[in-house]
Amino acid sequence: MKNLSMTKSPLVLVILVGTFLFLVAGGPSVAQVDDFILINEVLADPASDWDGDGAVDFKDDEWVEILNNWTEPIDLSNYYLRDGLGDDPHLKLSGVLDPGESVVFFGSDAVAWQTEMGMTTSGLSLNNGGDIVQLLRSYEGPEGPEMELMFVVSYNDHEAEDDRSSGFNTELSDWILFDSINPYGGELDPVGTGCLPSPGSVNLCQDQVALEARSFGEVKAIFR
Ligand SMILES: [Ca+2]
Ligand SMILES: [Ca+2]
Ligand SMILES: [Ca+2]
Repeated sequence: MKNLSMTKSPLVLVILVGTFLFLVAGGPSVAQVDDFILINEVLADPASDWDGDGAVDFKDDEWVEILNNWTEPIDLSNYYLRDGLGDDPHLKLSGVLDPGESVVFFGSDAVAWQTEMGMTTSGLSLNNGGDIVQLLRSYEGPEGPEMELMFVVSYNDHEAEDDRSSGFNTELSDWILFDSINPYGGELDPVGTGCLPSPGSVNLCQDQVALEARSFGEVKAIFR
């Protein structure tokens, strides 16, 4: 099966990334994703022990979730994560993702890899005032290994408060806030949903669906 995404020209990718960044950062977030691998959810300001090592750490407990949106398994061993600053990636990924499967990488994974590589142990380095998260892939260029940008998301300041994550809804049509632990009552996009962060699993938000259904029923009742 031919995968169109694999053969995207760099220019097309740049346009797509630019469009996507505009949609995410310029709200309202209406991004239709057809990429085969994507950054599905980001938690930049942890206040809980998300990586389960027994300690809450601003660096170790940050996380980024990757989703396989293709029909074949994806080997992650040539993929890297990086934030908006600098040229060096923060983490080399590993493992194989099955179709529809997601996996989470923690700041502590990045610290471990950086330690192994003799790099500064900055973790995933997700800025709490807003940042960009990039998914890169290495390939063999004519003059040696090169990196290409596969996917990028941006998040705003209010998405990066204690234990709030943001990410795609299940339809991958909208970038939403997961703020059940630390509710957001403001009006900036994405607005609060009362949904739970879901590291390593599907971004379900049953409460939101139920709430919207009820609201719609109420609206219909008014006009009956
Ligand atoms: Ca942070
Ligand atoms: Ca921890
Ligand atoms: Ca998730």
